[in-house]
Amino acid sequence: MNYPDLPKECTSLLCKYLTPEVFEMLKEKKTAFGFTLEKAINSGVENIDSGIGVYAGDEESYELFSPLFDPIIQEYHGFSKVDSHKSNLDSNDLHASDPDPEEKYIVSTRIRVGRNLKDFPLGPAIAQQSRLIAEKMISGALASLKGELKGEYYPLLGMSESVQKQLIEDHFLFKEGDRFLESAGLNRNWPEGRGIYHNEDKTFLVWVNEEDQLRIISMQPGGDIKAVFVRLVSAVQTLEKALHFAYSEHLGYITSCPTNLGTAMRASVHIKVPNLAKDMEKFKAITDKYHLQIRGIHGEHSESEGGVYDISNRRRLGITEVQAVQDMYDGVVAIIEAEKILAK
Ligand code: ADP
Ligand code: CIR
Repeated sequence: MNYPDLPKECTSLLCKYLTPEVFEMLKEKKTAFGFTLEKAINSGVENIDSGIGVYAGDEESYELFSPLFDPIIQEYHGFSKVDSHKSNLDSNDLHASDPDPEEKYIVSTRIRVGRNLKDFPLGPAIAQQSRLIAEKMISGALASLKGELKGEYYPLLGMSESVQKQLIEDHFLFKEGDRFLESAGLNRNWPEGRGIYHNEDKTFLVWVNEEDQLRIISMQPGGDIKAVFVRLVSAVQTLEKALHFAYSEHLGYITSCPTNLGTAMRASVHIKVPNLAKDMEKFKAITDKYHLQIRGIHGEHSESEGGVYDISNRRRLGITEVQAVQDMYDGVVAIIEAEKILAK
């Protein structure tokens, strides 16, 4: 493989950190699961508009290709290679009373974590047979959930197109054919082995074998962030008894995208701020101050509709789960304050 053709206008972290020297150092390396530099960078090479542009095929990728991954992790999370990760899922430490009890601004709240099975390759490197085994293990563990978390597993294979479309539109299911995931090898053998589990109210959901083997999700209408967190923690702690998740002392939970390492947590609200939306500079200044990311209404790489944005924590590694949610909460309080002033 030759040094890829990366245009000057490319602003991804891949384009920033894949120097010819780093490329030469890593181009012949291969992990025990057979993952290579060429595979790790393919998404960012094929999608020049990527923000990041790299994926890991397994836990070893983060070590073997560290001259590329380390500076990307440092820039995204502000986390260096001598730092270590810490977890805190104690909801008593979270100060997040509903910032919008009249539901004027916050449409809905969602918190998800990514998880992958220990000793399995990650999605970009997994073989079809192993993916199917992972699906069986995960759906088996989900079948034992009780009470509010009790639900059913719906494989994507055999799901009618109209049901799938409605689940995506209602923000419950991952979309199909994402080009960033496609070039990362994450859509191989689609839709086999993929599926969604949810309880009757769709307040607790699990995506199986999309970007990560599990995306564990708690969500509900309105802004009761603490209730959403409490439900998520209860689910994660129960599932942890049935499944072994890939975890490293240094990087926390191991995920296929380096932006998700650590807590693997994205806590978000859909928030209606039509006035702030007219002053994106001000909006961005608030989200930067609180380490938040602005996404569109249908998730990453989508647009806003009707002044509604998806606001979530940007950092996930080197901070605890409580801190990740607190980042989002504190920022949302500031966003609502700014929107109120502008509306006057
Ligand atoms: P991820 O959350 O895994 O990073 P996406 O950004 O693609 O992935 O979002 C997945 C889905 O979750 C999308 O349909 C998105 O609109 C939906 N979503 C995210 N946050 C919220 C929220 N607070 N309320 C309702 N739906 C949400
Ligand atoms: C990009 O580089 O823009 C995509 N590969 C997405 C990166 C971050 N998103 C994510 O973790 N889901």
